[in-house]
Amino acid sequence: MESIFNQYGWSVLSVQQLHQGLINSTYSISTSNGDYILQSVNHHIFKDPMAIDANINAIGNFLDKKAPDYQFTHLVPTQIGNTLVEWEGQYFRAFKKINGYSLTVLDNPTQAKEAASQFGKFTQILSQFDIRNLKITLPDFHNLSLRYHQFNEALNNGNQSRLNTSKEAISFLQSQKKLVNTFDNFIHHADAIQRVTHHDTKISNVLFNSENGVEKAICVIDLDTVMPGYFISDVGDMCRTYLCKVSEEEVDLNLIQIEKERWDFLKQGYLAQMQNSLSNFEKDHFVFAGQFMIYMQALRFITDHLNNDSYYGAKYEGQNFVRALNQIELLKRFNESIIN
Ligand code: GN1
Ligand code: MG
Repeated sequence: MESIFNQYGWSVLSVQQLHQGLINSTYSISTSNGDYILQSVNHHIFKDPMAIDANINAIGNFLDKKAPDYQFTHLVPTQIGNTLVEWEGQYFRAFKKINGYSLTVLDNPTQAKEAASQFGKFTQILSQFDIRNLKITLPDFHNLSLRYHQFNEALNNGNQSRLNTSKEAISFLQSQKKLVNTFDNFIHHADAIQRVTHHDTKISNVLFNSENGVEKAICVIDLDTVMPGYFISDVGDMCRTYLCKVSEEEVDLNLIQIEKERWDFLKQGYLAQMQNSLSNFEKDHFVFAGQFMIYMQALRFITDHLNNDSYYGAKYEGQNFVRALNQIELLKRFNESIIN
């Protein structure tokens, strides 16, 4: 990596790999001139790393003019001014390290409000940013119809022995297909508005800071999937990752429970920013947002399991099946506690 460090002009003191996120590789770099986060973009998934680079810079330039005090993860330029570095077929970019920490699960309901408010603020502060200036970094990323179609393809062409052992989960997911129709109706409605959308609002993508015993969410991170999109993507992934005490990796399904108080806080936090922007039609789909994203993630995990883990990879045999069962359980608990 020496060659990359040289391009940034860093005199590196230490390098530590951070094991966060399923897609990119991330390193914490300490230099004589400050601390940075260096990331290699997974270009097998993000086929156009330049598109991400352009989006982050376009948003950064907008915020510099319109909201200079907003805490934003600007890209760090190399000595010749590039914010994306190609090296041996890989793509790297760097951020200044922000003084904060991220969580894999929440410790308390206030964190749900704080995080939801930061993601709401991100969309809100960019409400005057023209979404046509954003490049599509992952086409159809949150298109539930397409995800269902990919699930069906895996049912037809997937790993036969995994198909045999996944029957119950598959038939539950098929029984929920009405969610795909609701999604289609939603996106085709005139009052469903496309805005600057983060598309990966899980709890580990917001940084927290504690001062005098008061914990605040200070900044959203991981802007790879910032694209035009619908609020259901962002609120949905919050529901998926803020309402339960355990993460998508949890094997013990008994631990998957919805904390109602967190739901109230999540809503309060998001609506504190977005109340006046959302249409009534959109507000009527607040609960659907959770169903949509939990369901889609269950479909994506089981599809990947049936496709021999070709997208997410697996650290142990059956990991994506465990994740799918976890999300199915979460969807059932969500329907039980939030809808009824
Ligand atoms: C992936 O790489 P990471 O952890 O930021 C995925 C998200 C999933 C998430 C599940 C580009 O995000 O959509 O919700 O895993 N990102 C992509 O943990 O597929
Ligand atoms: Mg991500």
